[in-house]
Amino acid sequence: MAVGAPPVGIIMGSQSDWETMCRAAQILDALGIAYETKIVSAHRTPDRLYAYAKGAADRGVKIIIAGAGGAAHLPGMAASMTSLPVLGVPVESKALSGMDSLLSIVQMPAGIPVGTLAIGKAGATNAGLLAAAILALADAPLAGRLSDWRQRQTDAIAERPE
Ligand code: RP5
Repeated sequence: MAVGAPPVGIIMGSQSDWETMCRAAQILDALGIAYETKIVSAHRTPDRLYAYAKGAADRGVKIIIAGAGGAAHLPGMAASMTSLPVLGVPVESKALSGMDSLLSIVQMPAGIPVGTLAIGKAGATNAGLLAAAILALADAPLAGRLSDWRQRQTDAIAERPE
């Protein structure tokens, strides 16, 4: 039986990705969902990627949020080594504003899915919310917290600009 690890694993290709990926962590914090974070580079630390992706399910991880920029192979390679849902966040790159990241992550061959979010911080925030929505399917209290979060967001939108 899978035990031990928190339900969500947030992995990223570099320390420089954390500025973006912390948005996913902030959402999980707000919704009371436990997570782990790890720098896992498909190119610089391939053995770490292999160990993480191969071991995640057995440790109890249920969803992986993977963010990377540029030649962003991390989400796809992680997905190739686990049946867990993988949500990919294209980090905004300096050279190409994240279009390289987006296309690297979204164009997966049929058979190995990565649920790809928007480029940058919006994508990371939404990856956190999507992970919450998936977990909420089997967690009624979490479903309630997610519903409350969305209602607070709705209530915070002014009717007119100031
Ligand atoms: C990718 O290269 C990382 O995901 C990051 O977005 C990008 C740049 O990494 P650093 O050079 O900032 O470490 O692997």
